[in-house]
Amino acid sequence: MENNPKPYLDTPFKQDVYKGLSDFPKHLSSKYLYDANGDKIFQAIMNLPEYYLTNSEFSILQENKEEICTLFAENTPAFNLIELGAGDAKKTKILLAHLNSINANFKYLPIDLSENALKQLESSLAEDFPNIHVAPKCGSYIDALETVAFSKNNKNIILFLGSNIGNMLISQAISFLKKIKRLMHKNDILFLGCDLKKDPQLILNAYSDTSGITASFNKNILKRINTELQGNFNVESFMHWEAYDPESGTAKSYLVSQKPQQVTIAAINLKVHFKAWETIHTEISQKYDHEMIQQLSEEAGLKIVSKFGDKQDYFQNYLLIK
Ligand code: AVJ
Repeated sequence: MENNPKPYLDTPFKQDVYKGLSDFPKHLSSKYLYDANGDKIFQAIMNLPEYYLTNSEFSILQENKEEICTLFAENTPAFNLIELGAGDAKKTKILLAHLNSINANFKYLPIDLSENALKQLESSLAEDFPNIHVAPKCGSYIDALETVAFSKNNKNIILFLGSNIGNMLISQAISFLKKIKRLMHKNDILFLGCDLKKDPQLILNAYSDTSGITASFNKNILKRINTELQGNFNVESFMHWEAYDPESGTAKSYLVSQKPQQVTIAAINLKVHFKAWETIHTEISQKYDHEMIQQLSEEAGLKIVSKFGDKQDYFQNYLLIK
């Protein structure tokens, strides 16, 4: 091993912040938006009138729960229901309730980056579904998936809902799906939620709501750097900016420095200079159409077995196998 020239970069968060803010153009990973405060703001986003995604997927699951749960539970005595980025599992609870009502034999394994979100989820599940066996796992998707016992005897169902896959570039999504495919056994299922291309104005509004909640979500990453890495970002001097490209289907979030300024981040020994109107790219929210999803799954070596959409054609859930 080479000597680490910067021994103070001793966590992935520190390394990523150092790298992203030293780069040009500057960027920070959206996975760092979710601390306890970010989790709370994201829950508020899911209740925004502009953020159609949650309601669309909610209605898809509500209207198709019988068929979906039958597909999950068929041809196996028992199954593992593994969820990537479970959050508060608001939508998953529709499926959990239905699986319960048909006496399905399964274990629920929620995976999330946020320890805080998992703790809250565990106690809310204990209250709502005391008989369901829950085994939460904290970590990033693939790391956690690899440590979750993928049963060979029983089916494994992997839930990846809420357009969480949209946080990846298409090329990243393909290699991610390939990794999942490698972990899947013959009978296993990937149940994927994708946000669809639609009126660009609706998409733009979903990520730049009038009440400013999405802006505070985005700025939370700067607050987090301030508290966790002894930074001195003046959060008010950055504005949230959203751009949606209807051709590629990529929505991008930025924080824009409204004036020239210097920021010090003591824990990582970094001074960052911002020119007026310089950007930090913080998140992508990729939108798909049916052909793009078809292509994505083909390239990953997965087959679409069923799909479920809403009346407005805003969102689509896909059932994939190896
Ligand atoms: C949790 C990744 C699905 O991109 O729609 C919502 C996150 N960011 N508003 C999304 C988010 C700003 C969200 N995902």
